[in-house]
Amino acid sequence: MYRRIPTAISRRPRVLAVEIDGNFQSMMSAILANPGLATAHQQLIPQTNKTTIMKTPDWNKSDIVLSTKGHARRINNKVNVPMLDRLYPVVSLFALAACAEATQENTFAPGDVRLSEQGYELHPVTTNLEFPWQMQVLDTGTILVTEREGRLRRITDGQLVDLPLTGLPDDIRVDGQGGLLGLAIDPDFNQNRKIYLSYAKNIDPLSALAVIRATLSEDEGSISDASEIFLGEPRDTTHHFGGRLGFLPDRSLIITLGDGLRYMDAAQDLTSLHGKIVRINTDGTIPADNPLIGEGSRPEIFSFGHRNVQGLVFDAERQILFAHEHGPKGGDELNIIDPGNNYGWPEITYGINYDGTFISTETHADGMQQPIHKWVPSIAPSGMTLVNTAAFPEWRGDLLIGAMNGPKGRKLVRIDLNDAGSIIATEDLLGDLQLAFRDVLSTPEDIFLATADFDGAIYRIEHAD
Ligand SMILES: [Ca+2]
Repeated sequence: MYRRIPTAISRRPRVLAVEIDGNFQSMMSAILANPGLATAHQQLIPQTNKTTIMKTPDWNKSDIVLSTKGHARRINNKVNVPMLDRLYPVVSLFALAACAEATQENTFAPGDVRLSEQGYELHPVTTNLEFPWQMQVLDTGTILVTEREGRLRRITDGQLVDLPLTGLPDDIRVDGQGGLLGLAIDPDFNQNRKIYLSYAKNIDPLSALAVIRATLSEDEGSISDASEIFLGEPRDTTHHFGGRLGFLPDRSLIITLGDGLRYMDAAQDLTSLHGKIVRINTDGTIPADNPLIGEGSRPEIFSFGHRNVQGLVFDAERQILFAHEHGPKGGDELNIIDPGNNYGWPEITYGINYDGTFISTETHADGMQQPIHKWVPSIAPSGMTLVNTAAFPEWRGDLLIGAMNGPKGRKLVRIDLNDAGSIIATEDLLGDLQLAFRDVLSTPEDIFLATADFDGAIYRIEHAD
């Protein structure tokens, strides 16, 4: 019933990683039949001071992972105590049953194929990532993926390579929403082998979003010649880093920068980089035709009034830059980004503070752009791709957006666009699977989905037979 799987490489020590094949009811029955073991294990986790990972194919996986995160944060003294107290018995009971019956089988065992009631299958590519954040595919077929925990990993010939890529910066600050974040491949990669990474850089006691350019080795096992081409404004929060990267057709690089949660008013301040989308050249210089140069503003700024942009796509056919962003409670947005525009945060918003108070009572204002779509309540959008995948001709030219806000927001959202980029319809997909999707990637062959879990997976989506 229970199978031991190898622990992933991590700076964090662990007791055990366990895959549980039973459903919740059978798990609880087994646990209740062994009350003595339950008592013993209640003491085990605090004493070992390590992290235990659990996942259940049949039960609500995201809920269990949330429990795991609660426990991990306890070790780091960043715990929300009331939440942990509520979740801790669940963590302990699951870990108990797993430890009691874990075997010594050490082969990598990818999870089951998941079938959505809408007729789609999710085929696991890997289930051994820690907070995967952004995927990209090389022409060799290798998938590069950042882990927020500070590693760059690769999947080659369908297998996750054990060793992370070497050569990454040693000042990645893994804290809160910060860590290793965005990844982009140079448009001329086949000539220059350049890749780009964004991360929360430690500037003790502060941090800032940094972007480096580096050369990927021919064997895809390391990066070298890393040089910092952008550094955002230092901040003393671990929230809202932005961090998505994308290229415009002129090969300038777009970088999204969050408002740090604490600096929301700075999103309207053109002398600040908080809450902005910026545009730079890949050597770190600033394009002479950036829209706000010469007006006393930061010359990097491409657009402003953003909260936390977590999805970015340039649509080459329609010549549109799409970006979505997390709103406060309610009010996530999809926007068309044009140079110099003000997207309104926090002067106008469809959302409210999480404590129920108002940020602004205004949803419209002169000189501020309206989203082309908004989500109330919030779905916590993350990752976005434009579909151009042979196996999904019916989705060609549509946007797919990951969503992480459970329970109703754990899904994949399809934005059906017409040739002009206007929205025809939206469709919610995979909601019955209750997976929180951090990133989505369309390639000519496949569509990949990365989950937002401490025990994260990458899936390939297919039509069910
Ligand atoms: Ca807005």
